[in-house]
Amino acid sequence: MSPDTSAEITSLRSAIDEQLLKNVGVSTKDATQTDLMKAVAQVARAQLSERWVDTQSKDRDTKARRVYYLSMEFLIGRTMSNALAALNLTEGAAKGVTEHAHTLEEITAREPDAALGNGGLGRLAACFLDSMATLGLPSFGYGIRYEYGMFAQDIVRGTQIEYPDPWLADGTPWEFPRADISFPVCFGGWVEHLGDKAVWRHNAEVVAKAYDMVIPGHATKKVSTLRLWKAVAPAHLDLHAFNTGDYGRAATVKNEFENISWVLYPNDSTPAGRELRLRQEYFFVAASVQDILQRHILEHGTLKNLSEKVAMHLNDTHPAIAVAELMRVLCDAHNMPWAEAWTLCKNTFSYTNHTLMPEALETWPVSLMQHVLPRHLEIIFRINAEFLEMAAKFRPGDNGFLSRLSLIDEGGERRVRMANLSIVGSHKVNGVSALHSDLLVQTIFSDFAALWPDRFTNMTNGVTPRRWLSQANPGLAALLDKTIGTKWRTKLDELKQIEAQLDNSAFREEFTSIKRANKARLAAYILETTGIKVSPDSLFDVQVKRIHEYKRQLLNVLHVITRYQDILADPSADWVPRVTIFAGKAASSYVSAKSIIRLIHDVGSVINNDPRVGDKLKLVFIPNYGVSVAEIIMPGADLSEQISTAGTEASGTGNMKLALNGALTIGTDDGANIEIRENVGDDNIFIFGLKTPEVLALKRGGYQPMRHYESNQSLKAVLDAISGGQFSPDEPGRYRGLVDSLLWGGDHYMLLADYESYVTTQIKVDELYRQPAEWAKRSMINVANMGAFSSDRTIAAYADEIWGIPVAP
Ligand code: NBG
Repeated sequence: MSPDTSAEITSLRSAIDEQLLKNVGVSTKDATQTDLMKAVAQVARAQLSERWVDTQSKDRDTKARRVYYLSMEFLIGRTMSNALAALNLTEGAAKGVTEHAHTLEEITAREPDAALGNGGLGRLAACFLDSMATLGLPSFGYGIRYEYGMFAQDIVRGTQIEYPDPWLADGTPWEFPRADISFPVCFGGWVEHLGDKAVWRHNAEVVAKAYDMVIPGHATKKVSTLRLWKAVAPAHLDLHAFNTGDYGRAATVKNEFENISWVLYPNDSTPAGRELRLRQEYFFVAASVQDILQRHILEHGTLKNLSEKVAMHLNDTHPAIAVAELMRVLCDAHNMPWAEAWTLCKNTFSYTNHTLMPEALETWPVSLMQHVLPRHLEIIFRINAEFLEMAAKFRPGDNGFLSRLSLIDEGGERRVRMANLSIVGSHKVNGVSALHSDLLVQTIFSDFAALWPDRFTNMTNGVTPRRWLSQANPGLAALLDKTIGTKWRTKLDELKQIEAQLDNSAFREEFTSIKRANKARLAAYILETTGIKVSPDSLFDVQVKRIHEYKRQLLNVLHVITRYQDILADPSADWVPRVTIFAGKAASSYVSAKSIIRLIHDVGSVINNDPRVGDKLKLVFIPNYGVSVAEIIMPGADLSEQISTAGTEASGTGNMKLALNGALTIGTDDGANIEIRENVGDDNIFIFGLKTPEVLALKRGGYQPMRHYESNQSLKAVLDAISGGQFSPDEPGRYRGLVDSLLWGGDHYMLLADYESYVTTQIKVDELYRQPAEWAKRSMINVANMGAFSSDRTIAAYADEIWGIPVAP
C-alpha cells in the first residue's frame, strides 16, 4: 500500500531533503529538477539496496537453483517510475516534489533512458527481468555496460542523423559499482598441447568490472540483478610509453582494451561482422561464466552438480560462445573429463532464437575465431566432430544432412555457425511465438528437429504490465483499479473481468475519455517534437518499431498516399479523420530503411501542407523512438499496425503493448498477431493479406509484382506518384530506385501482393471508427483479453519447462 499517513509522507519528504543536502550537494531551495531526480533516486536506491542484500542472502541460504540470462542487450529505459512503484513510493514522492513546485512527471523525465538494446530483443530481456523479480525467481541478467547505448536519432530535412548516446555522462544513480568483483578476460595467442592438456597462451588480457542494476519485483520484496560488465585495461596506461613521453601511444593502448564496452552495435538484424563485436560477445560471456562458477563453488564446493543449480540462457546466439567457454573452463581449468563436462554443459544451457531472417543468423569466419579465440575454435571443432559422428549414424550416407548440421559452414570461406553451436550445446531451444516456433522446426532448424524433436519448444513473448499499463497509462490503470481491483498488475488474467462492463455506458464513457486524454497528451508531444498540429479527434494510426523492409512501413505509406489521392478526388466525402504516426530507427548502414524514413517525411510535408486535406489526413514521424517515447505513444493509439509479410516477424511485442492499451490491431497472420487474434476473437482485430503458406507458395510459383501494378489502378497511381517525384519535386528521381525494387527487383516482401487487401481492410477500420460506442467496446475487449501476454506468463513457462525452477502459482 502507498504511504497514506502524513507521517510517512513527511518522513519521505525529509529523506529527499536530506539527500539533496548530503548527497547531491544543493540546498533544498536551490534544487533543480535534475537535482530532485537524483535525490529521489537516492531514497529509492537505499531501499533497493536493502532488498538486494536480503534476496541474495536468502538465495544463498537456500542454495537456490538460479537462472542466468545472458544477453547482449537490455533495453531498460528509465528506472525511476518503475522503482518508485515497486517500492510503493510513487504517491509519497509525488507529494514530496510538489513541495518544490515540480511534478513527479517532470522529475522522472530528467533521467536519461538506459538504451542498451536495439529493439524487440533487448526490450524483451528487460521485461523478462521485471517478471523474474516479480515471480521471485533466483536470477541474474548478464550483459555489457555500454558507455554509449542505442544512437540518438535526429531528423534533418527528412533524413535520419545518428548521434552518440552518452547516457552515463552525468553518472546514473541506479547502478551499484562492485569494486571487488572483477575478472580477467583473455584474447588471442595460441594453444600449446602438453600431453592431453591444452594450455591457452593468450596474448592480451582485459579486466571485466561488475556494475549492478537492481531490478525490483512488484508486490514482493524480491529483486533480480542485472550485472553489467565494463572493460578496463589491466594497467591504466602503457607506463613504458608514458615514461618515454609518448602520451598518445600510452592512451591508445588503454583504448584498445576499453573500447570493448564502448558502444552497442546498432544493427539489429545483420551481424556487424567485425572483430570488436566478437570480442564483445566473448568478453561478457567469459566474465559471466567466471562469476557464475565462482558463486557456485562458494555455495556447493564442487562443479559436479553445476547443472542442478545453474541454468544459463542464451538470448539469441550473441552469447553462444559460452558453450565453448564453459567447456574450456571445466576441462582446461578444472580438469574435468570431456564427456562429463559436455553433459553438464548441455543440461545447463538453453537457447532462444528470435528471427528466421537468414541474414541475421550469426556466423564467424574460422580465421577470425582462430585469431581471437584459438582455444575455443579447437573446442568447437571437437564438439562438431563428435556431434557429426553421432548424426551420421542417424542418417548414414546423407552428406547433405551432415553438412547442414555441421557447426562449420564449409561453402566458401569457412565459418562457425553460432545457431548450430547453440542448439547442439543446449537441452532446449525455443522460438518466440507459436508460428515462429513451428517455422523454426519446419525450415531453418528442420535437420536438428529431425534429430532431436523434443529439444524444440515454444515460448510466446510477453510484456510487463507494470511498465506498459500501470506506469505508461495511469488513467486506465486507475479505472481498472476502481472496477476490478489492483491484482491485475501481477495477475493479468484478471483483466478478463472488465468484459462484464462492456454494456455499461458509464464505464465505456470513462474508458473513452481516458483514451481521449492520452491522445491529447500524444498530440502535444507530436507538436513539441515535430511542429505538426494534429487533432485528438482523429483516428490515431500507429506504426512504431525498427524501420525494416520486412516490417513494411512502406506498405503503410502506400496506403497513406492512396487515401490522399482519394481525398483529393472526393474531398467532400465523409472521411474519417486520421493521423498516421510512425516512429523508429533505421540501422545506420541500412540504406533502404533510411530511404523509407525520408519518404515518410517527404510525403508528410506534401500532405500536411495541402489545404485541401486539412484534418482529414496527417502523416507524422516522431523522432528518436525509444522506451520512454513508447510509453507516451502506446496509450494514445487507436490502431496498431503489425503488417509484416506473413512468416517474417518472429513475434512482435509492440503489438502486445498497443493492444493492452486498447488499440485495435490491423495486421497480417504473422508472429504473435495470430495469438492476439485467438485471444481477442476475429471480430476485434483486422487481419488481412497472404498467410505464410501462401507467401511461400507464391515465392515458389514465381511472384510477379508487375501484375498487381498493372491491374490495380490506385496502386499504379500511388507508385507512379512516388517514382515520378510528386513528393520529391526538388529531386524527382529520389525514389525511383525504391519503386523499382518493388516492380523490377522482385518485391521481396510482397507489398504489392498484399496492397489491395490492406487498403480494403483500412476501409473497414474507418467504418468501425464511425461508430464510437462499437469501437470502444472492441477496444475494451482487446484490453480484457490480454492476460496471456504478460511476461509473467512467459517467464513462469520458461522457469517450469526450460529452467526447471518452480515458481509459486
Ligand atoms: C526480434 C524479432 C521480434 C521479436 C523480438 C523478441 C531480433 C533478432 N528479433 O519479432 O524480430 O518480438 O525479437 O523476441 O531482434
